Order: sequence, then structure tokens, then C-alpha cells
Amino acid sequence: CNDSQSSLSVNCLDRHVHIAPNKVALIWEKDEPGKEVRVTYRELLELTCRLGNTLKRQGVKRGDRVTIYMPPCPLAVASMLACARIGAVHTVVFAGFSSEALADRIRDGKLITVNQGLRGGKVIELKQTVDQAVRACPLVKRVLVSMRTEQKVPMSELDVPLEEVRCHVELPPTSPQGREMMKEDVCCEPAVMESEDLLFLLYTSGSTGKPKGLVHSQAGYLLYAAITHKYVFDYHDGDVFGCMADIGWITGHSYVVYGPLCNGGTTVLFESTPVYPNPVERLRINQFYGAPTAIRLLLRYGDEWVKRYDRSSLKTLGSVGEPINREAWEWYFNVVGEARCPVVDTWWQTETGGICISPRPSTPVMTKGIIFQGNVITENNASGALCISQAWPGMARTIYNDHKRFLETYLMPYPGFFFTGDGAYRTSQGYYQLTGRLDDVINVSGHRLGTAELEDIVHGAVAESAVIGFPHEIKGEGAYAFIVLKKGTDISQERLSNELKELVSKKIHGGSPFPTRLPKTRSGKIMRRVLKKIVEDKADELGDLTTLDDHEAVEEIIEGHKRLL
Ligand code: 6R9
Repeated sequence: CNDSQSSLSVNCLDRHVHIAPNKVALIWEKDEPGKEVRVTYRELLELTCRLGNTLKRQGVKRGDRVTIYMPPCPLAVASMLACARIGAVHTVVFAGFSSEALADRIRDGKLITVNQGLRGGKVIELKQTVDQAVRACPLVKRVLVSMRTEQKVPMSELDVPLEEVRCHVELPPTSPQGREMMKEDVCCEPAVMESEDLLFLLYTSGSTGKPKGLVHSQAGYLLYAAITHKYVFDYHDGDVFGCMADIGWITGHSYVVYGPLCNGGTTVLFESTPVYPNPVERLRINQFYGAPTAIRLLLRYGDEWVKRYDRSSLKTLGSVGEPINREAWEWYFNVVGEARCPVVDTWWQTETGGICISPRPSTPVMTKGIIFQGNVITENNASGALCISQAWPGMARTIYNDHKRFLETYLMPYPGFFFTGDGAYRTSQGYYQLTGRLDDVINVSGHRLGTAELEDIVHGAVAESAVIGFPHEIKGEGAYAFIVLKKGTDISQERLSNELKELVSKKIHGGSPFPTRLPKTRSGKIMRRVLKKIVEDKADELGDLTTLDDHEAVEEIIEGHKRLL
């Protein structure tokens, strides 16, 4: 390779196979706890090569786009790496999305999936969803199907059973018939790519508007994922890295797959979100990286649930995806991390490719956020739009097929800067505090309040809250709080409302009857725009709900709001 060329799969696989072929690359924490599967670097390379050869045999060429609709599993990781190995571009679609959402995200003729998924013991008919999506999407010419369970599923002429690939009639007559993936050659010559060639497209979690297919390129993305993985988490050779994210999100791309594998690490693939803490004890996880929503869920069950398990392997705890409220942070630090593991609250986005703001674990806890790139604000005690002043290796290069939208969304609002869409406050000591999405900012009597600032208010009865603005005759806008109580708490609406009002000096308006949960995206972000519509009595205009995790949460809140009227 010359200076501008790279081979991503060589960096993630072959390089390590030369040094330590039997080192464990993946630990697949299956839906059935205690049945984890370990895959070495040599095995992962062989699987990737076989799949790369299979894809080529099915007609996938350099530059083609391949959709991957699979839950986290070794073959899903091999699928991503196999695409990279042959120069194809992957789009992983979260395997919880509906057929419509999947069809919307398909950009080319080949798709890889599994017969069925398993989540919390429940069977999910993934192939059925794919069949529906394919009917709406004639672009798809081949569906490669792997077997996650024993259950046979109906196969059409488009489908190729992966564990037993039979060639299709239109393939060149020289192709041997009846080959299986496991009979494909374990060598697959890696495509040498230019550093700016496309690596993957990934659709944003889509809390507003039409999903954007962000484009990441080869060399810069990989470098940025690897370097942030190493330094932010203080990752050392031999550590076991446990990132809870699904591979369908950017966090899964950068910190389950690319960052850890480029660093030759051992990475845990969680098939389902663990709501039990024992994988830490059983797999001896050293770095644990999760979303505040999962931390708050555990917190609701109390300390005993976590304390039952040995957490002595833990060295660094990470948080990502949403602002972490003070109480969850304290609990994560004191109870989960036994007040000895630094908590790195990492801010970044699909657009940034990797972590941009984070404390360093080797320095005292709650250190100043380091900004990997400069920020406009030069004085402390200031708030504003979070913008990035220079390009960095991991930044998204464009929105697929819509560069104009990319420029308009990120580069034109503040010329000369990359606009993140988030608000931030810099404290008197120079710490950064993320205040939430700027489109969620509430303006009460001329005071601009970030949703995160209000949600951060600590009250013994509150497990989780979401604050939104609503039109108010006098103040212009009032703040409205949805509160989920801790398990077993008994407190009247009025008393809690009064106590909270006191705590926020009248910033918060009453609130609905306590819902049991909040509407969130599948990646765990509270969908405040949905709450806002409900409070504005526009429950019939909730907008795009494809990323919504739990429709019943919305219904419960609509009912609660009606009762209040
Ligand atoms: C990695 C990821 C990006 C948005 C981002 C911001 C919010 C992420 C955060 C955080 C406060 C943190 N966000 N990390 N807010 N503190 N540590 O989540 O990517 O799905 O694209 O979401 O998430 O609002 O703009 P993505």
C-alpha cells in the first residue's frame, strides 16, 4: 500500500493473526446467559474470508452496498469485515427495525440476515421482516441467510442459505455447484482501498425528520475509532472490553467492532441488552461502556442486585448516548465501580465517528473534559451551541446522495465550524456540561433551559425523568416533567410536584400522573418530541415512530395526559 491506501480488514485481523492467532477477538454473550462463545483472531479471519468469497461469488463487487440486518453475533461482525475486505460498503440496520424502516434503508441489491433472532428468550422472526421489506424493495437481488436457531424458514429464489450455499443459475457455469460457506477458501485477498473510499453508511437514530445516511470513510474512521478506544478507556493489551451497544448503532460500530479489533483487543458482543450484571463477573470485563438509560434501569432495582456480583475486574466505566444525570453518575461510580473506577462520560455522535469530548481515566475522576478539537468558547461560565472548529479523522464525509443536506445541516449554520446540534455549558472551572439537543431547549420567561439541566435535579423518589417545553400564556414556555418513580416508592403527585418545584425554584410545571416508563428510541434516547406533541394535545401528529422502542409507553402517557385534562 502507498501512503493514501489502507486495508481495513488487515488492520483489524491479519496483523493480529500474525502475532497471536489464538487470542480471543470476540466473546459472544448470547441471549442464553452463561452460553458465551469465544472466537479467536484466526477463526474470525477465516470466517471473514469465507464470507468475503461467498459475497464475491454472489456477485458483490467493490463499491457495492450490502445491507446487514442481524443482531450482534460473530457472523454479523464477519459480515462487516468481509464487506471491508472486498471493498464493499456496509449498512448495518438495527435488527429491531420494522420492514418499512428496513426497506427505507436498503441502498443496493444484497442483504445478509439470520433466520430468527433471540431477545430475552423471545424469538424474533427476522427473516419474515426481511421478506416483507424485500417485497417493497425490488432492488434486492440476493438475501444471504444464516441460521441463528434450528428453525427452518421459508426460502425463496432470492435467498441463499449461508451455511449451505448453492449457486444460482445466472452465475458463471464454471462455479462449482453446491458449495457451502464453510467450504469457501479461508484466504480472500484484501482489496487495497484509498483512504477516502467509503467504508459504511449508517442511518442516524432519527429522533427528528427523515433518517440521514451518514457516510464514513476508511482510514480516518478506523484511526479515530482505534485511538479513542485506547486512550479514552485506558485500554491495555489483554483487557476484556464490554460495550453494551448493538452493532446497529455507531457505538457498536466504533467500540464493539472497529476500535477494539484494530487494537487487537477482546471485545464482548451482547446479543441482548444485559439487565443482569453477572457478565462482568463471568467474563472478567475490564472496561464497561453503556448508556445512561441502562444505568438508570439497574438503579431502579437498588444496590443489592449489583453488589451480589464480583466487580473487581472493572477498571473503567463509560457512559454514552444521553446526558447522564447526577444521581445515575454517583450510583455508577460509587456502587458499580466501588468508587475506584473512573467514569468516562463520553460525548459524540454518529456524525463524529468516535468520541470527541471525554475525561481521561488516568487523571482524577471528573476531570476537565478534553476536547479532541478546539471549541469556539474561550471564556468559562458560558453556554452556547457546541461546534467543532477543525476537521478530525473520524468525521462523516457526507450524507449519502445528499451532500447539500450535509452542508446545510452541519457546516452552514456556523460558517467555519461543524455544528453538532447540541447545547453546552462551560463551567467556571472549564468543565463541559452537555445541556441536550438545541431543538429541545426550553425558553421560560426569556431564560433558556436545557432539558438535561432540569432532568438532573436529584430527588430520592425519581428514577428517571424527561422534561419538555409547552406553550405558556405568561412565561412564553413552561417546563413540563414526566417522572418515573423508583421501584416501591409511594408518594403523592402533589407532594412530589411541590418538592420538585421547590428544588427547581418553580422552573417545572405540575406533570402528568407517573408513567411507568418513558418513550425511547431503540438506542435508549428519550423521544422528547413525542412527549411534546402529547402535551400540546397533538397525539395524532406524533410523526415518524420507526425508531420508537415501546409503543405502549406512548399509549400509557397519552392516557395519563387525558386523565389530567
Ligand atoms: C454516540 C451516539 C448523538 C447525540 C448527541 C447528543 C447525545 C451522546 C452524550 C450525549 C450528553 C453524552 N449524546 N453522548 N449527550 N452526553 N455523553 O449516541 O450517537 O446516536 O448519533 O446520538 O446523542 O445529543 O448529539 P448518536
